[in-house]
Amino acid sequence: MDKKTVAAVFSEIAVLLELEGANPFKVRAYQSGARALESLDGDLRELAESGQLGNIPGLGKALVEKAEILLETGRLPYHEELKASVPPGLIEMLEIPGLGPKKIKAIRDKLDITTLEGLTKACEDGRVAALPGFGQKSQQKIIEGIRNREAYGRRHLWWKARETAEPILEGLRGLSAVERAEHAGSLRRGLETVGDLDFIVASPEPGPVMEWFTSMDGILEVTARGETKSSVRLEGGLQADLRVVPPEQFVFALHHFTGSKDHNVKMRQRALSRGYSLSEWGLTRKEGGGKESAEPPVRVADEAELFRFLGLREIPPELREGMGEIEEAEERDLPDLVKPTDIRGVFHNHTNASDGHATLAEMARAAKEFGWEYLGIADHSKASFQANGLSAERLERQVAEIRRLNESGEAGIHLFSGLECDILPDGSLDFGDDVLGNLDYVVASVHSSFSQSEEDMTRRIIRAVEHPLVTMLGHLTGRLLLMREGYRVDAAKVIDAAAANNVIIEINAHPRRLDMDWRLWRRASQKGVLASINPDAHDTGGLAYYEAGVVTARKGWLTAEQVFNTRPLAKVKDWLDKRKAPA
Ligand code: DGT
Ligand code: CA
Ligand code: CA
Ligand code: ZN
Repeated sequence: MDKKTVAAVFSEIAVLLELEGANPFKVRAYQSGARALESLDGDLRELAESGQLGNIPGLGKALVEKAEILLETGRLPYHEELKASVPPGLIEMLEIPGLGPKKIKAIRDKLDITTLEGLTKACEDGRVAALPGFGQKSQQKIIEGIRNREAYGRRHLWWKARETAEPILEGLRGLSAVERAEHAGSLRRGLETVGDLDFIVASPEPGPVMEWFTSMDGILEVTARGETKSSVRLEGGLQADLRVVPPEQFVFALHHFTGSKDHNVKMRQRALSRGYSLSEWGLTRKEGGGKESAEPPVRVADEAELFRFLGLREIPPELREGMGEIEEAEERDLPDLVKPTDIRGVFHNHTNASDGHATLAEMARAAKEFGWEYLGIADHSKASFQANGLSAERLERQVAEIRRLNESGEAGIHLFSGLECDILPDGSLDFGDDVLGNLDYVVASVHSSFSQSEEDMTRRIIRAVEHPLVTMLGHLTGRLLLMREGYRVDAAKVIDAAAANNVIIEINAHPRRLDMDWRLWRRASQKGVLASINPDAHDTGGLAYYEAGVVTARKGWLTAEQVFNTRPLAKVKDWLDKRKAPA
């Protein structure tokens, strides 16, 4: 159990207490305890063993005791009892946008409702709108939230799926019976959401592999158990499939279960047209009349060999969506896709000056640890008051602090002063040129009036893109994966405007956004639009999201040259200077 897990338990306790209407001081103690652990530098277990938990600022005595119990036993009876005492329906309500613990408590107290079905009915009868602090608008939002939850409930964010899959893959690889193990499916292809996990293992002896897989930590239920195939449901709701195959079938199984289905269909057709039958089990010569021949099945050592056998260059998993990759791999080399190690810095990041949780210095230190050359700060502007957006004065102070750090060199990394500037409903920017001209760069984003017509929204965003001081366009559609659809906007027109005005489009790499979507990047890059992979970090841990952005870029066929923040510091400075110089 690590500090992240302990922090997560404390956060959940805070929420549960709030649902129960507990003393706000008690709620706050758990919230600040969770934050203290999240931002803790050292190893929690070591601190506990040397009796130093009490010295962590923000961690009160009661929480120290609970942290010790968690670290020692891996469980916390207090947490478990609290959780059991709260109806599960109320916990589900937390996943509905716009419903926090306070509102859920009101729904329970005033309407005596503890289930989603009950809540749906109460919305349909208008009883929710009548509650103080709710109204028609929030009632409508709740109905939509419940509907979305049903539609989205069975998928999971790519980031979460990867976090869940990694220790399982490691565990499988550690078994002596296992020769090779990989994850396949949508996770391997880097799709923004994942339905279930698929593991493929090469082993001459499936028994012990199945035994380990169906009894590992974190399983809620074994849903299927066979000799070579099992499925389990994991904590957090993800389902995972495991297939164990003989080593000579591994590459075929891995390719098949990586998918996508569309890619597989085209690959099979290609094999057939060359006289072979391709399946998850292998590649065999077809006789006339469709019968299998006596010729032994084809052997391949890896996927590259499989593709080569069919006359293709190797196709990276991210490109296997049946969107022209096979035709391309037949004709010419595929693009050399951008890699995580190509990234030299990141631009769209928040500090505690707006709605982030870390200071400028902490963010800089964390960025330096990634080995980056530069870090761009882009806090919110004043119109985003709900995110504590900066006034001109506060922004000016931040710019001065950044200049001071750059001059003294004490941050050990170059800092760019930027802003995530609100695009106001009419397409004008939240600050005038006097303020914006003082910055190294500007990310322009929509954070309000989401319900504008597609026409108005498109005109609004294009107006911002045409502003000479806008460097990048933030999250094109504002979507929140599995929570909220993006606003309506004509992406093709915005891409054309970005190309015409030399404006970079962001790949917002926050796992819940991944916006602009990978499906649009091939066309955008062909038009000459540059991407910037922007983690939209709100704390030091959030900087790691750049990796999700790299996967999105790869799915969009992007090379390092097409991603702005793969450039070294001197080139970036040069580009930004030229961009700002009056034409
Ligand atoms: P997911 O889990 O919904 O996010 O998406 P995938 O792509 O991981 O799909 P999944 O887990 O149902 O199956 C894994 C792969 O297995 C899939 O990408 C392609 C292959 N596959 C599964 N069913 C079929 C099928 O009926 N035909 C073909 N050609 N391939 C299939
Ligand atoms: Ca899957
Ligand atoms: Ca599956
Ligand atoms: Zn934003």
